[in-house]
Amino acid sequence: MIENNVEQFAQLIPQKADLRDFAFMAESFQRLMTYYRCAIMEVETKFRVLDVQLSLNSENNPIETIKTRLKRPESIAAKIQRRGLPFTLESIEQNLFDIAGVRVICSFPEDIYRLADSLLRQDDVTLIERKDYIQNPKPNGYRSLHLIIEIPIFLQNEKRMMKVEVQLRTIAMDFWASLEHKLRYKKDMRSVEHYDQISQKLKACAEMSATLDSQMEAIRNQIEGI
Ligand code: 0O2
Repeated sequence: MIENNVEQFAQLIPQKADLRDFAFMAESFQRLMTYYRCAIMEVETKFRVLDVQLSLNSENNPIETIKTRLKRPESIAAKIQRRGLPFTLESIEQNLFDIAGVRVICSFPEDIYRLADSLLRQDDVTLIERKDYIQNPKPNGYRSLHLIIEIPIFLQNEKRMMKVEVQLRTIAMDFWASLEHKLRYKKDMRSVEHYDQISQKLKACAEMSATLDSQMEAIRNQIEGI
């Protein structure tokens, strides 16, 4: 995994860099990625604690699954290039907010907001940006609550502030996004005659799954009210 990262990191190094520059930059990059990994662990633990605590008040755990991912070096390089930003570690840290990603999957939409509010009330969590694609779905039908947060990680001799992208969605929203992701990342799909037709079908599915989410939530609340 680490070797693979170093290989991919080579793409970030300017041609004229000598071997010592390369070794230094590769090591610094690895260190930065390790800090992001620590930040992911911190945020995942925060959600696991909330899940246990919120399940004490009701019979259900609000969280179904937590998925985490560290952006791959080649994706980092591609995004830096796309935005015309300098290829430096400082630039990566200051401009890319989705290197560390935590995706929290819940059964019901209400749980998403309950978890997000509880997380943001914690005094070591700073909200940098919030995008509510549940209240305001994307034109293609994409729904999720996105938060960019900043949290501290505590290292041997220092405290470091790290940014993490949190995506909260229901099982139905996640199911939809996984299928839509396949369409988006099929590179030659745009030229395929069925692209528009598939996009329309996906949009209709997004509406249906939003209706399903709210009806299931209403039934859950009715059951809990009994
Ligand atoms: P991956 O592989 O999941 O990381 P930005 O990320 O800032 O350049 P933007 O659009 O401002 O771009 O960010 P936004 O809207 O917060 O979305 C970022 C991430 O949300 C995406 O990351 C996806 O994970 C998810 N996402 C956003 N829109 C869609 C969508 O229409 N369909 C699906 N399936 N996922 C979406 P990446 O980097 O694209 O991919």
